[in-house]
Amino acid sequence: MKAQFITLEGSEGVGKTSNLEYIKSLLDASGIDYIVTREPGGTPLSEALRDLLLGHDYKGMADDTELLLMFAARAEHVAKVIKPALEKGQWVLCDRFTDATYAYQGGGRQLDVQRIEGLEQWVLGDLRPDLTLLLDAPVEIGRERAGKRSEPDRFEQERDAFFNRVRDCYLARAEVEPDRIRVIDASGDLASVQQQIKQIFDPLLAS
Ligand code: Z5A
Repeated sequence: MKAQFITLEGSEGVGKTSNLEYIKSLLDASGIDYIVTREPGGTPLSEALRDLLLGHDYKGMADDTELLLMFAARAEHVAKVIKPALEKGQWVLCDRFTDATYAYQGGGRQLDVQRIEGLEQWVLGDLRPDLTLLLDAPVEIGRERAGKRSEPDRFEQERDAFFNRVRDCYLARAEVEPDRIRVIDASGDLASVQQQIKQIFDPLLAS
């Protein structure tokens, strides 16, 4: 099987980072060669852009600037990390990717989706994730989980209405692409979430 490009998505605090560890354990048990990376980030330049995007130095950043910086970080990440890994036959496990731009900048910030599509085509060409796990839970649950951590970043300061638009946009995308975007009910405990993830990975790892 060709190296798989797998992304994890969901609104804040749904458990992407926690479940990445579980997915790594499944890939390890199957002897798969893979890398783990994240967006925005994944290269020194993209991580520097992440700091600008998530930090509080530029609180009044224009929405278009935010969108363009997300894609600038992605262009570097795709060219330097994602494409080289896939070409070498390594699977890529990425915490967030372009679906997050549709959800946050398209849904949350309500930017024109056609602009996002244009940037996606320019920066990615034909590259798309093979599989996307969408961890879904009501916004209040994610916020409560995330709230137990340190100071909120620039996105985490947004109101519930913003995160409800983000969630709705993710779910709408999953309805359009049900084969690629697999929705996981992330509102239950970790064991129940991991059981659903295993059901998706078992056939993939057996093929
Ligand atoms: N962003 C964007 O706007 N546009 C883009 O194109 C991209 C990103 C790529 C950074 O993302 C921000 O960038 C993000 C969107 C924006 N902002 N927001 N919001 P990030 O992925 O780095 O940050 P995040 O979404 O805030 O992720 P997170 O807060 O780290 O959440 P998580 O990884 O999904 O959750 P977690 O850390 O695994 O879990 C949170 C806590 O809940 C933790 O204490 C866990 O132990 C606990 N947990 C997890 N699962 C469970 C279950 N099932 N039960 C009970 N407790 C649980």
